This record gives sequence, structure tokens and C-alpha cells, in this order.
Amino acid sequence: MTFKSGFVALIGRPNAGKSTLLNSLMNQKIAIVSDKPQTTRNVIRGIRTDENSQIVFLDTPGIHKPKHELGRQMNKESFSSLHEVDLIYYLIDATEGYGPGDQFVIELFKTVKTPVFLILNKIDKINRQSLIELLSRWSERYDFSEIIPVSALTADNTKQLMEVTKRYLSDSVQYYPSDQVRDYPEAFLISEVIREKVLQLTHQEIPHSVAVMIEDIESIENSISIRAVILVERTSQKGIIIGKNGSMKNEINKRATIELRNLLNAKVYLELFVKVETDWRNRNRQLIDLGYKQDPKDE
Ligand SMILES: Nc1nc2c(ncn2[C@@H]2O[C@H](COP(=O)(O)OP(=O)(O)OP(=O)(O)O)[C@@H](O)[C@H]2O)c(=O)[nH]1
Ligand SMILES: [Mg+2]
Repeated sequence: MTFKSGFVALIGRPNAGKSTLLNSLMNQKIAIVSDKPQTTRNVIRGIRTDENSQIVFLDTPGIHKPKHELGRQMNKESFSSLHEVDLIYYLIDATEGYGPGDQFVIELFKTVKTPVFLILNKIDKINRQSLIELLSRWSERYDFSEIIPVSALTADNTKQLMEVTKRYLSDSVQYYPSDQVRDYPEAFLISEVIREKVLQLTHQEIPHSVAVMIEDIESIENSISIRAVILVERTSQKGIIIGKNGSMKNEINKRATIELRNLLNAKVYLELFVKVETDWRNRNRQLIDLGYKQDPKDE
């Protein structure tokens, strides 16, 4: 059997389950997940290699109507990934209705020649009859190369998805070494894990107002000391992140430390600080420093 390789972008509205599907296809955590929309803020690559294939998955930020420069930047990253891949997975939450956002994305698909799979996700939440109706309605909206129902959460039908995907790969180059699964630096992994714990523990506007900056990482033998700053936009939010007698900050720290210990396979000493940076989501300098935007000097 010949070796096959290619790039696949996961595109869709916020919360459709793109990052959950990426992790499921990779059999490990590559991207953070939460029930809050707009969890993913950068394009994240997961590299899946087996004996006869290598697939580079691009998990992208959910496409939405942006209210800040950060949101505009996130959409831009998602759109540009469409041009870099051999195959697109368009993920739909099967429990959500069809909307103008879907129409907009379908119009975009018409401008690229790349094959598009419609992935009907979260089928664990709907009955058979609704699924049959969805399949028929979606097949009329665009000439998708394949329509594949899955549950990213329970891994239902994901094996089938992988088999069909391999049929669409035409390269034979191995782009990454066989043992590489991520393409981003360790500091990014650490900041994302901390942000995930914040997203899971907070509500309303807080998750969107938070960013995490790694100030220092020091590795000595099998232990890693990390100093990180949680950025928020208002003093009231700082109070919530710290919590009564520091209880919230301690809980974030505890959960992040446990997960990082497993992911980094080392002893982890994490120190967290909270800082207010008014309106950071609209400030170019902040977005560049946080890695959400490219410095024009480097373009
Ligand atoms: N029941 C069910 N829940 C799912 C499934 N896939 C994802 N979810 C849940 O949907 C929520 C959003 O999942 P994410 O993977 O973060 O979604 P996303 O598309 O990456 O979202 P953004 O990064 O915000 O664009 C989480 O609470 C997941 O647990 C699924 O197949 N079934
Ligand atoms: Mg995501």
C-alpha cells in the first residue's frame, strides 16, 4: 500500500465540536475544549501518522460575527486555512438549525476548489428520524463530497470518517516526523491549558475577556516551574478570577497543574497572577504579544 498524506481543515461555527473531533481523531488532547463559544483562537495543527498515512489536521476558530479585533483576526485565520488544505470538514452541530452563517460559509466553499465533507456532529443528542431529515436537507444545500454523521464525544463513526478521508488524500510526502503530534511550542500548550480551566470555571463575559501569558518557564531535570499571568479586562473580573480568599485562582491552578503534569510528564510548579489590561481584545500590540496576531514587521 502506498503512503498517503494531506492537510484537512476543520471549519464551523463556534461550539460545533471541532476541537473535540480533533482530539478524538488524534486519540489525545491537542486543542482545548469548553462549552463556551469561541474557545479556539488560533489555527492549531494536530499531526496523525500511521503506517500508511499522515494527516495534518487544522483546527480553526469558530466563524462568527466579530465584535472585537480579536474576533476579526480569528475569522481571518479560519478563512485563510481554507486555501491551505486538500480537504475541508465543515462541522455542524446536529442540534442547531440552519442559519445565515451557514449560508455565508457555503458561499465561501464555492470560491475554493477543495472538496468539502459535511460532518454532522453530536448525533448522540438526536434521534434517528431527525438524522435522516437532516441528511436529506443538507444534501440539497451544497454538493458536499461526503456527508458523514459522527459523535466527536463518543467517537461514534469516527473510524469510518478516517477511512473515507484517506481516499481523498493524494500526496505521498511525510511532512512531519512520525512521533510529532503537535506543531506549537510548549509555552502555548501551557497557556491554553490554563485558559481552558478558566473557561470551564467561569461564566458570561469572563471567558471571552481572558487571555493567558506565560512569563517564565524553567525546566530543571524532571520538574517545570511556570509563572503565568491571567489577563482580564476589568477590575471586577480580576476579583472573580481570584475568588474569595483566592479560592478561584487556587482551583484554576490545581486543575491546570494536574493536567500539565500528565501532558508534560513532569512535576509542575505553577504560579498564577491576575492582571487587568483594559480592552486588550482591541489592541494590536496586545494581540501580537499574545500570539493572536502577526506582527506586521514579520509579514
Ligand atoms: N453531546 C455532544 N457534545 C459534544 C460533541 N462534540 C463536542 N461536544 C461539546 O460541545 C462543546 C463545544 O466543543 P468544542 O470542541 O470546544 O467546539 P469548537 O467547535 O471547537 O468550538 P470553538 O473553539 O469555540 O469554535 C463542548 O462542551 C463539547 O463537549 C458531541 O459529539 N456530542
Ligand atoms: Mg475549538
